[in-house]
Amino acid sequence: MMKITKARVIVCSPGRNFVTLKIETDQGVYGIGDGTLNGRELAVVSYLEDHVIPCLIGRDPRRIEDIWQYLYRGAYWRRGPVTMRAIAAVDVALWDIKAKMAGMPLYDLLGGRSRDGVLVYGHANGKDIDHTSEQVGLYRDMGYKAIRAQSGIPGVKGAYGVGRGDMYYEPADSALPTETLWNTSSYLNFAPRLFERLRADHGEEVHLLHDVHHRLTPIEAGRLGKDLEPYRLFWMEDATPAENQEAFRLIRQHTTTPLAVGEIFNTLWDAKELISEQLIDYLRMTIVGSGGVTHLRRVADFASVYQVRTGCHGATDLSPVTLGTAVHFDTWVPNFGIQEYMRHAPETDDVFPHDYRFEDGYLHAGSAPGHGVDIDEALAAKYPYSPKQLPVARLQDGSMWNW
Ligand code: KDG
Ligand code: MG
Repeated sequence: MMKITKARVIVCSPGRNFVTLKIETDQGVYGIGDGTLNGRELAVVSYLEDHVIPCLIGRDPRRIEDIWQYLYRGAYWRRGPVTMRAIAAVDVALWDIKAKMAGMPLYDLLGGRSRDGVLVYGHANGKDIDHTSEQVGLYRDMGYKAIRAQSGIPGVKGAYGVGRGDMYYEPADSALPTETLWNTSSYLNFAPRLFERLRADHGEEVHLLHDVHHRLTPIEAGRLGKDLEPYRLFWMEDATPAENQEAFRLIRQHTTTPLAVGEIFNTLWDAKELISEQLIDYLRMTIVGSGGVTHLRRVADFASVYQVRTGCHGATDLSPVTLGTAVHFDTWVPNFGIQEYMRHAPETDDVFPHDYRFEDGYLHAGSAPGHGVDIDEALAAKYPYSPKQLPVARLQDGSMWNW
């Protein structure tokens, strides 16, 4: 018998807020998990501290599946971003412990390498078309083979994805949500012009991606997908909100632009029809948002039957613990598509020592046992929690819209 002796939540803000779980055992081995929920961090902290940790003490950390089922079925109130992040934090810490005990990098424990490196996409964000094209050039110079392009739109204040620094983009910027403006017709006219220019400047080789960030109706999304077809996007992401999975049938009828969705999904049930009806090409669910490795690998296996590939969310609000775990997962998962890689701030990287590395457009998992990411608690203590929320969006007449 092996036992969990202690579990602690560490909240810190090295560049942005992170919620980290450390699980300790009677054998001296510990594991680290991420439970960060952007703008709602303390809800996960309470879920973990008040409801989950007391149930973990004394359990055998090797029984990952049983603990997952206990936390999912046993909660009665299933699913949702808070619950599934708390479960993910535990699950990832337990996989970390198991892989360390086995003396294997996590990808080996999962079934071994399926590929040499993990194709990633970076973020080129510009204030206008010229600037965005320049940013795409910068990413190409760094070796990226796939680049997401977002641009400011004339007349639209705070269009989604326009960064404040060159290397990373952090939308959670204020204790109370910043109000941004949205204008669908300006965007629908603008977006094809952006990609026409990017293809003209950068040629056909580089993979270009774009995030609509839930702003369109299904028929508008169908039209945008069609207008973007000449520019051969790798994907068009989150074209319309996906609470109603059927909405994607309409988009699919109108365009061959590949579709990606799912960074806000929590379980397979959020994507079941999207996958089984082959309404999407890439699934954006990731480790922290979807109950950890245990659930995500089940989802990936289901998706593989329908030729849907993974495209894990990897924005800066997913801590290095999630990114590191994702790189191991991506190294193994047979139906891998691409991994998002929005670089973290240097302070974040310092607080979370890790052994994954970027080279020539790919991320490479390290070979240390476990998922390869730790937390420097003394350094973390120097960056106290600082409340920040994501923005909201309104239309020109003042109506609330989807941010
Ligand atoms: O916390 C919200 C961000 O993770 C999200 O806005 C980033 O859409 C995003 C993406 O594709 O990275
Ligand atoms: Mg997105």
